[in-house]
Amino acid sequence: MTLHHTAWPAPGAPGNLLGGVAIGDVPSKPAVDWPLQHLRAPLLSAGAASLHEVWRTDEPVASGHSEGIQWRRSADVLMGVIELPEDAGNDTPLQAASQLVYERVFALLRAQGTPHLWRVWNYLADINGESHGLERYRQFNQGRYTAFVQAQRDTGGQVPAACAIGVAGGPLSVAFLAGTSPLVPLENPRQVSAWNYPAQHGPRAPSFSRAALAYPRGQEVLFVSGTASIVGHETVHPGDVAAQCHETVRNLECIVREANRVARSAQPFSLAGLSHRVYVRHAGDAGTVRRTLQPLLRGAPFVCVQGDICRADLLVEIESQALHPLDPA
Ligand code: 3EB
Repeated sequence: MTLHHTAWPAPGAPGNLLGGVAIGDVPSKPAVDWPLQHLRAPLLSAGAASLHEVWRTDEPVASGHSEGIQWRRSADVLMGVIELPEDAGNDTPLQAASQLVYERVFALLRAQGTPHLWRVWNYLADINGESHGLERYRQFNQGRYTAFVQAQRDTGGQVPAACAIGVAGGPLSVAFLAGTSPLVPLENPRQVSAWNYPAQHGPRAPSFSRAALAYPRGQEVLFVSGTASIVGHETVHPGDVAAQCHETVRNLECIVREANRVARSAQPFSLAGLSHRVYVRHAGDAGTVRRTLQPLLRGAPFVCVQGDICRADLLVEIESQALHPLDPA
């Protein structure tokens, strides 16, 4: 099994699609029978107004749709996408939607025999807005946490890599990759583990690891979670987007070092060998962010997208991934 992370459309590309994401100004969401997340956020890179990224496998795939989740799987990897509107009839619409989404994901993973959640992409409207006496990101964290507990899953330690980003509107949108094999969670020694954040960041801590190594057949995949200008558990350099870029890259370097302490593949991970997605809160900062990151990321490809970061004082966030072959045992 191999996973590819490629541009799309890629006619004649080898293998079968597992799923992907359409970023930016996508005229109308094509009806496909595979999981395609629509990231409703402007692309800030020069050129095209939209971009597709897809995951492929050399193995046969099966697709399905259950409880709002479009999914596709190979023998050992499953990708899914679910979108759920916030039901205004509920007391806490976003919290309830978040809990329901994760309950459905966990039920599907159990039924499909791919229990290990590796990587989750969460997008929600107005992430820093406040309602029901709580910031919406914190409502999301409560719903997610409750679903983890109810599914008797670990809420600290063995948690997936993730990102949670604010978009202008639309439903709660969650895409995920899961597998038959457990992930190896990684933490960043410069940062308090997110699942251990003190209550000042919300009543329930966010359920994600700083990064994860995952093992689709024959490969080692490094998923680096959304990474921002946080040291310990506090935001540093509020108001200074260039300094936040530097601090974020310091965090990425630290995570890559952690990954290399436990990685099994012969080739070490490096910043230059990762592909990155950069979320920029203010579109007007895109030039500064690009100029600042270009040398810091050492020639690695990165895509800039306008997105709201989950703390109001964070201006930029970077997530990254790389796939390495594993030598046959
Ligand atoms: C942080 O370090 C920034 O809630 O799933 C990054 C990655 C962040 C994932 C999540 C949140 C999440 O706390 C925010």
